[in-house]
Amino acid sequence: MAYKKILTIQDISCVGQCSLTVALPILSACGLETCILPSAVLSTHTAGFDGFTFRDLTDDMPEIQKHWQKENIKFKAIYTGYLGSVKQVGYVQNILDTMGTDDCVRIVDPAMADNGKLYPIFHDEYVAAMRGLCASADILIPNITEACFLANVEYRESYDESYVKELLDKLAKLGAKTIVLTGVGYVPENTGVIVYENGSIRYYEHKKISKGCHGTGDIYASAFTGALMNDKDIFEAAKIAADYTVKCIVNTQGDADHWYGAKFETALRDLMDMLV
Ligand code: PXL
Repeated sequence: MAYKKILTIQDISCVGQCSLTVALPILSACGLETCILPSAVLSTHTAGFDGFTFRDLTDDMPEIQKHWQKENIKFKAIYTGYLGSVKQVGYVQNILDTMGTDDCVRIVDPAMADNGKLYPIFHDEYVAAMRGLCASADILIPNITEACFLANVEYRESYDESYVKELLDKLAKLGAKTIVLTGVGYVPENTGVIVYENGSIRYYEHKKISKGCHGTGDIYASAFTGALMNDKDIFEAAKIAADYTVKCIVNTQGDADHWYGAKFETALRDLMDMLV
């Protein structure tokens, strides 16, 4: 495989096993040179810790981008996650549009919501900004909640195939070429992932681990990007990422002290094996 330089843009949650502290090791384990652009620095993630600090790095972004342009730095893939502000979404869109190689793959994880609710610092204006970012994505990776916010569709705990098809059709109108929709389950004991392209749906269904973990969206999107950049096709990459994420959750079960994230490190070797 050619040596690939990619960029990921998301926050540093110093403690909590999400965003860059997950993406960087996973992408490195996948054999990719991983450059980072931190969107914000937080003491912990925002899902369950009280009193977290938040330093927004929006104003650093244009300067960093200018320096990279001066150095003629371009990326083979750009993968975005949790961002720090509405203004920043505009800067990130410009990076997506201008900092890739000719064959760059642009992957957007609109990390902003789960279980029917937006994450603490986000609001309607942020959702509207994220809709704009979707237009610059080759591949959009939302969970069901994020898809509902973006497509302006009512969130439901249970649904059927026609609800999901309508959700995807509406989401596709925002402009992403391909959608990888996670957390799609039609029966309580299973969940799965849909790959949607040009109106066609492929579904990979697998067992649902009853107790989910924080940060699994970031684990999923990072493993997906890693597999895709290892020349797996989109559906194969979606399956590999699902199998890896399930292993991470299984390896975390039964450890009540580890409520804040998934022990993704324990399954990195399995992920590497899946790529050969
Ligand atoms: O895993 C998504 C995520 C990323 N970054 C921060 C978060 C969350 C989810 O809550 O709070 C700061």
